[in-house]
Amino acid sequence: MKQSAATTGRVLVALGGNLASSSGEPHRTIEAALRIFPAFGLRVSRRAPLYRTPPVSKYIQDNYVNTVVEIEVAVPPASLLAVLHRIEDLFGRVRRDRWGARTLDLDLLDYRGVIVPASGLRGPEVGIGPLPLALPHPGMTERAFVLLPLRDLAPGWHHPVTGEPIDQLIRRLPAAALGGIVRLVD
Ligand code: PH2
Ligand code: MG
Ligand code: MG
Repeated sequence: MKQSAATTGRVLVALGGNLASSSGEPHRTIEAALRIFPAFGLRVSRRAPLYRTPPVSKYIQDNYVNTVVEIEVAVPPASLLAVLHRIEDLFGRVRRDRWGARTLDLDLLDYRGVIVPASGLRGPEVGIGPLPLALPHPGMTERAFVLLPLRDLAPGWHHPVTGEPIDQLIRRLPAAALGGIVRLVD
């Protein structure tokens, strides 16, 4: 595991969902999930506003609610990822399709700048199960639904591998990627 010089020391988790869970509509699921974080040793220190975002997927599905939080945690990244998957399961996450609709998705974006290259096991080999740990989150730089709340939370954040500032990553998104995204007042 390498530690990037650009690290800010933050642990950042993206939350999203677009199907109702036993807690209710997606924004309620996200609030309920954040309330149980401490029971799993995750202390939420800061959070971004909620966003309503059009689905990025080859499947037709409802809009998502997305946000990003900063947490304080004592366990190493692989253990944290396992905890996040357990919390997804608690909220009724069912894995039918990669990028299919879901009640709750918890993605580890950045763990104190630690770099863990994607293993290459991201295709049919892993099926639709949880992907192995990769840091920073490999898809995050293309996803407006991650970058916009991340900028609210951490305007000084830099990508641990490329050093690119968050503002630049957002400017580089194709205009279409920003369409239809609404920040919800909290
Ligand atoms: N998550 C996905 C696929 N597509 N689209 C939006 N708007 N928000 C998401 O969180 C999202 C998505 C896979 O994790
Ligand atoms: Mg995701
Ligand atoms: Mg995920």
